[in-house]
Amino acid sequence: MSGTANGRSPRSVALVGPYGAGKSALFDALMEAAGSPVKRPADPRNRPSTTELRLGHCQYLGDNWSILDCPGSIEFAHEVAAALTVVDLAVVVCEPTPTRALAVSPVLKQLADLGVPHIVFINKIDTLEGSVADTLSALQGYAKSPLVLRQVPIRHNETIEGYVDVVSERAYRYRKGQPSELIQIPSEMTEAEQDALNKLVEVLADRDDALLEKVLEDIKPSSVEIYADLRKDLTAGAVIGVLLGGADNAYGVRRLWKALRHDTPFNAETIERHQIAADGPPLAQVYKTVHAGHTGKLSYSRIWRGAIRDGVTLGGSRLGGIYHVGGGDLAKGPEAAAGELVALGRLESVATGATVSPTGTPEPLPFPAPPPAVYSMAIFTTDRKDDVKLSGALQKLLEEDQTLTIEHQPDTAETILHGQGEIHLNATLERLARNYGLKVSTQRPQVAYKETIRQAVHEHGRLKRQTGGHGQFADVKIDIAPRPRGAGFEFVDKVVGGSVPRNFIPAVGEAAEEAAKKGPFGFPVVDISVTLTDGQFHSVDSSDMAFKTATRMAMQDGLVKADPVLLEPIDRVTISVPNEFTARAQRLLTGRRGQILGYAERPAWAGWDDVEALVPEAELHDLIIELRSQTLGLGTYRRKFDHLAESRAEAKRGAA
Ligand SMILES: Nc1nc2c(ncn2[C@@H]2O[C@H](COP(=O)(O)OP(=O)(O)O)[C@@H](O)[C@H]2O)c(=O)[nH]1
Ligand SMILES: [Mg+2]
Repeated sequence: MSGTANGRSPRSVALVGPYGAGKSALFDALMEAAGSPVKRPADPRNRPSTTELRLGHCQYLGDNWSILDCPGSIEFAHEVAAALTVVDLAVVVCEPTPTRALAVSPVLKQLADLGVPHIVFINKIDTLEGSVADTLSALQGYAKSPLVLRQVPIRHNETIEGYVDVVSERAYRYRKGQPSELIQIPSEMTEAEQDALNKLVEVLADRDDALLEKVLEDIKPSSVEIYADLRKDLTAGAVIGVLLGGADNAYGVRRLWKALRHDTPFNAETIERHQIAADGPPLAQVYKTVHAGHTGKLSYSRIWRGAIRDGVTLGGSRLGGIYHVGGGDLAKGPEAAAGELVALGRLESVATGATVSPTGTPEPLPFPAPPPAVYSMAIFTTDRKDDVKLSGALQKLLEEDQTLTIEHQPDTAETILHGQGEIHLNATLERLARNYGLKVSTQRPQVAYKETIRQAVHEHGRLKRQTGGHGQFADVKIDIAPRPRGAGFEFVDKVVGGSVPRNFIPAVGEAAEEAAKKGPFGFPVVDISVTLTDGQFHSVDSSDMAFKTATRMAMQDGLVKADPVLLEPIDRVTISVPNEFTARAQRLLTGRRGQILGYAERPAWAGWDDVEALVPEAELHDLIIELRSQTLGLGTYRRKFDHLAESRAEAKRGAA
């Protein structure tokens, strides 16, 4: 399988683009056209949305290919970033509608930033209403390099019947599920085709003086010259070819295959782009980790250099299986070749992103950092017996998913999953159920409120109990006073003359601190000082225990009288949005008791703004959901705890 029958290195392509554009449909169509059919959904209209990378291997005209179907939802953007780190080329799949172009903009920016060669596949061409040129110019607004149309659609009445291929100047009629049929160029299409060809040549001439001369002298360049320039400029990220088709009907899929075959950079070109030396020991990089039932841990990896053979030691683990994925099933093979994406078995000590070599520890290659969490859920096992199993399973999920974090909140005793959104966390829970048989219930995480006091009080606590022979006695007088915000808890001993003997004083301090863990509203009391001023003891009946009880009583009564107030956590929030949504983002923040601090252009994100505000944490739970729904799914935010603020409005809720 990893053999290169024609001596050419295997290549890899990622299908990227917004949710619903047809990436998965295109993946299926590409695999099918290459003779490696995958299981298709019974009804293509009910295709489940993709929540993780899907790898497929196939051969097309003697070349070996690895295709990665990427999730479209912004909540899985890190999977896409990982995929883009390891592929030779990306195909941006989008819809033939100018209004959808904004949804494509983040991935176009990502590709330009990463320098990954890419082409655009305008899918669902059967639904085209306006002109392709409109979609093209809308997309161009977000692309760094010029987009060049490589096909012109042929329209008959209201349907798109086929296309004219711009460089070869041939026309084809689409046939459902079949290769397109060669036809005469319809006479009314000649002008549009010539126009597209001229535009394409003009763009290429910008980077090719010989071509420019021909253009100026009105000499028609050969298609060989044009193809060569297209490939060269695409590899350099200087031009973005645009192809058309319809994945559900396999329209234009073979044309796309031909473009991939011709234009996709080979391993040698891609490692040059990554500045990886061509010579050296075998080198691989893990882009995804999966714990799969019977095969155990699988580290999906790109082979950058050399050949990796089964049984070698990688990153401290002995390689236990090299798997190829044809049509959805795993097939074990003896080795993997440079250029391939394969699953490496049982690399127990190797994490996602790691660079490995059989000859020792290589220099790590860059790998994207996971984005910060924007959505959280508290989870509970329905059966207490599952708790141990749950923590083991979560450990595995963390290994598989770098965008997931788990927190055990001591104040609220909750286990909280932090992730990228509702879809992401629900997909995580589904995985828990499917792979580990664990059913958990979820809840909105509680806000970690605190309390403090606003008045100093003096309190007296006295325990006097006679139970049978031996009694209990302790008497304490304490001052409870507010401290500045953030100063914490402080215990001060001001006892003089031994009214409370030295050996009991630590017990008083401990009990005071313990009592402050749950104030009148039920939350931890912060920023107070407790001063022991005086007390009494009994030579027989006093004990640590007795002094603790007396102190607790004094604290409980004292805190209630000390004008307690609820403190709520306030975060510093930065929302990033395309600037047409800046005003909306501001309204969204003020609507959530946010205090706007200002806004500015987002660094290195042309056309985007950062809006900064102080917002109560209680208002942030579903912020990302509303933000995305108001910004075509594009808005993101990050947050950082800033301070605790007195909250009169919330006091009632807390006390209830
Ligand atoms: N009309 C039309 N619909 C398509 C075409 N390709 C895909 N779709 C539909 O678009 C929807 C989303 O497709 P899917 O592959 O799941 O999109 P993804 O989120 O990009 O993976 C599905 O209902 C597909 O049937 C096409 O060429 N024409
Ligand atoms: Mg999909």
